[in-house]
Amino acid sequence: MTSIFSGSGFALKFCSKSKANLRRSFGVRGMDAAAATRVSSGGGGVVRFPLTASNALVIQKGDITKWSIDGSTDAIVNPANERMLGGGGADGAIHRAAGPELVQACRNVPEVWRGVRCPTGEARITPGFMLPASHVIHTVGPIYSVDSNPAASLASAYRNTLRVAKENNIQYIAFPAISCGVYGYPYGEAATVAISTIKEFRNDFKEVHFVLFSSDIYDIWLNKSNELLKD
Ligand code: AR6
Repeated sequence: MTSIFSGSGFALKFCSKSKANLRRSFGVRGMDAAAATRVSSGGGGVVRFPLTASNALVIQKGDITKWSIDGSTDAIVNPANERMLGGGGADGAIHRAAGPELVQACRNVPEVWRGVRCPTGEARITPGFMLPASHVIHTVGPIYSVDSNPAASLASAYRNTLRVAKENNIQYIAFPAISCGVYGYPYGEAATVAISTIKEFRNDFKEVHFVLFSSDIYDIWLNKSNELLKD
């Protein structure tokens, strides 16, 4: 096991395989709120932004397939495509980590029309299978260069994901930067949509996390959170 010390002094533990060990591998729930100050650049650490007295947005760098809080009321978000049978990027990583039962569960999601299980902007839930998180919420963000209103479609993807999470009593949820990979969404614009939409649900989850793969996206998300969550 290796420990990486975050910018705010907390250890992120990356453990080998067992579900029990992986659980709470990004465990920042117990983190001292006073230590989780707003910073303009965190250098990769875990940064917590209070949304209310008891709810928070948490931003960290990392691999979303390794994230969990309690293995029962937590969910990771999969930036999928409309077929919902796997793909590249985070989608591919999530399917590999969840094991083959995930694609089987996806096949069981009814098609809304031929080849489409989850239209752009909508969301569907499955179990997490071999993932440390208990659930996966699959959503489809817009392809930036093709969508006629990418901001509205991206907001719908976040909003419908959070609605599905609420309906399934999820308390802790982790997002990647939806549409910021293959789908080509500019990072700053995506961060504005993501954080503004999460603010609408500020009372509904104990913690909403962003688990971001790259330093440039992480820094942009931190700066945007500082800007949009000032009060
Ligand atoms: N953990 C966290 N973030 C990740 C991980 C990971 N393990 N892997 C990649 N990212 P993308 P999209 C980041 O392309 O743009 C798939 O083929 C990545 O660096 O995964 O919504 C689907 O099947 C980027 O910042 O999703 C669709 O066809 C972010 O996750 C299409 O890609 C999103 O990148 C969806 O494209």
